[in-house]
Amino acid sequence: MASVALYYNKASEWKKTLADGTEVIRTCAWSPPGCHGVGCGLRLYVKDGNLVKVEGDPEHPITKGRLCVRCLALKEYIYHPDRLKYPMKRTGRRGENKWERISWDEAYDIIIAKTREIAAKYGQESIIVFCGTGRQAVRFQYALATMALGTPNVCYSQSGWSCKGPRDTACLYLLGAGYTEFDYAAGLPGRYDDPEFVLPKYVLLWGKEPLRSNADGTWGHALIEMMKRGTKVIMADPRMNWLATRSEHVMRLRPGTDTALALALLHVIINEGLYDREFVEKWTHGFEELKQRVQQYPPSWAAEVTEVPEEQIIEVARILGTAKPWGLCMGLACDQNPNGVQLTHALIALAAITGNLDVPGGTVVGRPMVMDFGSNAPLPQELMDKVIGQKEYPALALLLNTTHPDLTLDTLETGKPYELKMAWISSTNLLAPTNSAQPKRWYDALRKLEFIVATDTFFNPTIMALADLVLPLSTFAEHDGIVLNHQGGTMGIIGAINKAIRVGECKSDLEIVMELGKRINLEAFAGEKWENTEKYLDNELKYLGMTFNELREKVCVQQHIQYYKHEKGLIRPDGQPGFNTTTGKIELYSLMLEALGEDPLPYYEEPRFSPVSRPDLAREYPLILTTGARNYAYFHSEQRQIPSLRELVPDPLVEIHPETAAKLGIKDCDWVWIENLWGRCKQKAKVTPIVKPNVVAAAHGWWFPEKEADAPSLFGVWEANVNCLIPHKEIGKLGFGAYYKSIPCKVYKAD
Ligand SMILES: Nc1nc2c(c(=O)[nH]1)N[C@H]1C(S)=C(S)[C@@H](COP(=O)(O)OP(=O)(O)OC[C@H]3O[C@@H](n4cnc5c(=O)[nH]c(N)nc54)[C@H](O)[C@@H]3O)O[C@H]1N2
Ligand SMILES: Nc1nc2c(c(=O)[nH]1)N[C@H]1C(S)=C(S)[C@@H](COP(=O)(O)OP(=O)(O)OC[C@H]3O[C@@H](n4cnc5c(=O)[nH]c(N)nc54)[C@H](O)[C@@H]3O)O[C@H]1N2
Ligand code: SF4
Ligand SMILES: [Mo]
Repeated sequence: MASVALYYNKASEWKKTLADGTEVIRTCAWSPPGCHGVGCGLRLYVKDGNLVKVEGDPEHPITKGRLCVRCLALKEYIYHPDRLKYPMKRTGRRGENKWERISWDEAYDIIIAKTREIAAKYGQESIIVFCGTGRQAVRFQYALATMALGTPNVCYSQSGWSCKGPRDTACLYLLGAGYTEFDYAAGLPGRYDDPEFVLPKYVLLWGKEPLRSNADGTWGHALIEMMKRGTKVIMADPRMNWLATRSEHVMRLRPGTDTALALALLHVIINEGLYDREFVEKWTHGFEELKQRVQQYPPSWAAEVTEVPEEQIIEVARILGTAKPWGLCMGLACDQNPNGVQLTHALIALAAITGNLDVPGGTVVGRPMVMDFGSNAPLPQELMDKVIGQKEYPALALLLNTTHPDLTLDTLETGKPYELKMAWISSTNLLAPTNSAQPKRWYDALRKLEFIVATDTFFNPTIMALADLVLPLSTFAEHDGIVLNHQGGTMGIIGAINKAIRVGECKSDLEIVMELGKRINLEAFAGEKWENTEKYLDNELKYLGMTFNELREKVCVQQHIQYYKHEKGLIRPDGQPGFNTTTGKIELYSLMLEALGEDPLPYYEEPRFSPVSRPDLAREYPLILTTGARNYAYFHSEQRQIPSLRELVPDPLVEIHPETAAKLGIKDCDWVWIENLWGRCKQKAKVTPIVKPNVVAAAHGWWFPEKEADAPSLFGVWEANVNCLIPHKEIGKLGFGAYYKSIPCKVYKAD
């Protein structure tokens, strides 16, 4: 790995004691409570071992004191009366709220005995680890599965791996690189005033709202800073959100038709000759083929398909073809679409042919991950060959070492190709409408398992329904760790997570893996790095030539951004200039896609259940449902029990246009049913012109900690469960992308 230039503020010490004995600890945030690894700076005030105050750290190089409400509510979360503080063993039936406190020793003994018994009876592959989105647990899920439990099966259960899977696939196949993101100068010491930085003229936000989501390490407020300095925003979004009202263009497309719009933009740029000839000639493969392909997709056609006016498509294309630099910011709407790999393919092509890839103020090409994910003890090949769905969907296997989500449900239901018997649920509450489609099927299928362990901070519907044993997790204020925004892929910071307090007997994901690992498979965990947390973190930081204690002292360091990495030989492992693809160029015509039996060029697929594909369905279900647009109060299914956050968003809201609401006799704040052929749920109507008349936008992640815990209620988990309406296994050809953001429905007033 090339040496990395680091910068840090020679700021205050990481810990100091005030005159009254209060300690102030500077730290960087991750999880729990859930957030992606963004690493915002906090000051934690601790008096007599208790957290008494949280504020933003003005000395953090990026956040400079800014914090979201979720971090500001940390104290409420940590000391909530329902917080899990001790290992708990179920004493009643599954679904009954009956538990007893046990010791960690007893918990580990039970887990080890069960793991050994089940593996001996049914094979190691009968064990499966479930995980959710990029919280700290993702760093340890492979070590937990392969090294401690001896199974190759790690499952991220969202249908079609519809989060980052398609975006990462296109980045890997076209560029041979990690995830790309718009440049916001995160790794430059002078930030926007740094001599290396150029302010983007535009940022193209495609199905992403970074102010609310700060997704995968992107700081939304950076965009606002750049807008203040003159950056303009163009959006592709069916909803008119706050950012949209401040954008120069909002292409308000029909949900799910994104690829048609992106292809039409390419059509205009290519046919009007607005691309960067020199870059295309030197660094891309397959431009002529792409040019041929986009002839099928003129803006007049796209206007009909997408509902975006033809003139607007042409105008946006001309801006993107002439304004330099501009940054590309792709969001979740690129993934939650079976046509999403083709969409991200087209968008990366757009950034590439206009000469905006890896230039200052453009789109930063991601480096490969810099840290290992702990799985340094591969299992025997015959076990690895058993990972569910790897044969059916090899593209997924190339990208990630996980099972295929939809095929995992099939396996649970059918026992084919083998029976699953034990699960470890870590960082997912999949029955709540998050990492599932058709959650009632997951519920029935998982109930058949012999033994289920979960780790979490609170009881939730999934644990109440399924777990036999629960291990209590510490929050990021209660343990040491490291956080890298974008997991170290694209740019930015490396932050120390500094332990400030202790609560009950809670432990971190790392501590649990380490302790269990040494008891169950000492050989695999014998190495020095597994001795204790500090040694493990030291090992992770080796590539920077720094120990954890040194990072702790600095609290947060910036990692220099490198531009023009393809020219400097910083993308390919052989150190040669170019991209890490077969041709060494950006493969607009992708040889990887071709080898996998997919079309090597981007194409449009009309959503399978749309009014165009299925006019028969449209009569009964005339509206298009999009789900899950993020809000400030919650990270997925988390925080519903935190009073100050619940006050911000007390109910699950479905946005309905005033004209549509009037036709349906629905008033603001009425409870309504949202229904389609796969299921229904109840949410509260928010009558608002921010959605188009033919679109409704519903919330995901809802359950009600205040409602009855025992089954069948399970904290009311089925009531507002929008994933009951999302079909199973309606995914893209490579196995990626499902219809979470474009599925037909009808809406009617509930009694
Ligand atoms: N506060 C908070 N932050 C989060 C999360 C959270 O739960 N809460 N979750 C995290 C996770 S795992 C992720 S993946 C990210 C996701 O975060 P983002 O990538 O920002 O995605 P969303 O918020 O789901 O949606 C972004 C926009 O897509 C629009 N949209 C809806 N349907 C379509 C469509 O068909 N096409 C287009 N072009 N746009 C559409 C929505 O109107 C919305 O404005 O957020 C992360 N950050
Ligand atoms: N309808 C619809 N559904 C969606 C989405 C949508 O837009 N629409 N978005 C989807 C997306 S993109 C994603 S990524 C998934 C996310 O889905 P998940 O990542 O599965 O999120 P949750 O279901 O909230 O479960 C997370 C659990 O992990 C716990 N937790 C928090 N921090 C940690 C930690 O550090 N370690 C461990 N071990 N546990 C922790 C939390 O308390 C919580 O119970 O949801 C998906 N579901
Ligand atoms: S983005 Fe995440 S870590 Fe940063 S302040 Fe918001 S909730 Fe906290
Ligand atoms: Mo996600």
